[in-house]
Amino acid sequence: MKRRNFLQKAALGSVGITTLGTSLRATAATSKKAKTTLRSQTSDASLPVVIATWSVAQATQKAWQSLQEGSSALDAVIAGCGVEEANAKGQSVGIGGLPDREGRVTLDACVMNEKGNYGAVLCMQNIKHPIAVAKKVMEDTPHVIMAGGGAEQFAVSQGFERENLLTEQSKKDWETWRQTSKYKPIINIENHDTIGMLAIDTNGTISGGCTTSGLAYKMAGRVGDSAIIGSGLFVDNEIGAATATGLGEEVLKTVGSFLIVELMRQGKSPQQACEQAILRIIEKTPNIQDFQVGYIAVNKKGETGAYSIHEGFTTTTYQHQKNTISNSDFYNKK
Ligand code: SD4
Repeated sequence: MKRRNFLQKAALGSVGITTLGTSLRATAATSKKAKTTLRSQTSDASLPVVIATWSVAQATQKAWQSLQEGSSALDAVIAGCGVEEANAKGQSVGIGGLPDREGRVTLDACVMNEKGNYGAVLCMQNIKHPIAVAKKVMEDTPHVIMAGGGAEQFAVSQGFERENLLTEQSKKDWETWRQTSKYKPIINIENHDTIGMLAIDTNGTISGGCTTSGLAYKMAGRVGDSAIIGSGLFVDNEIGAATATGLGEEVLKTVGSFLIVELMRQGKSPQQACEQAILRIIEKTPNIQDFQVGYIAVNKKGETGAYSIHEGFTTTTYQHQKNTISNSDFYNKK
């Protein structure tokens, strides 16, 4: 997955995407088509379905294959997200993630299953698959969240290997950033791309996961929305699920994923619910030009939705036996 700068949204009018050997050039002209693609999915839903934030064709394909092989929706999501966590070239999740201001790669991840169970790790170092550790927290501890050194220690006790997650490239980028950026404790607005993934198996069982290295060059100890229930992810097996990417501080303040699921409970489509959750942020925040937030959602029928504050948000959906990346035209244009 290529890291994308949310803030340089103006530069994102044209984004090249390659998926499964197909190259899509999403320009202003084709973005209308992307819109049609996504909208038609909503009226022509089917199960199973996998939807993820960003252009992660390999990850969604992996999740889809896992479902075909009989994995639960939860294990499919963990397998899918694991593809990007293991990709050292991706600088937003797992190994290769951009570090905090001190040069430490700290990861946040969570999972939620159809029973409403949840597990998360926050600010964990040295373990490249935090989403798998989050599942262990959910299933093998009496807790739902573990953080920092305790989370790492728990992971090791469960057989996860400790390794250095700071790649040469990410170290170089951090060193460059240190030379050019002022070191002060403001909310970081550098590049960031998180994977939130939702899956429904053929029986209609819904699960989701979210994994991230958080904001690049964040303050040490900072945790965003991605691993926090209701903000970065929420699943209700009777209704649907939602997950988020973008500036976690804003998602947290509006408990975005929970809000979307509750709006679907009230009868909104996934698309309408994502739009309303984005509008909630816009209403409450004066400086939306300084950050991006994007949501995706799915309902029990397999209908999907996506919406973001600014242009440049992409989603990947595996449904109807095919992997579709949409350079979403779904953003607030007011
Ligand atoms: C965070 N929401 O830590 C994450 C960052 C992100 O795409 O989504 N990046 O705030």
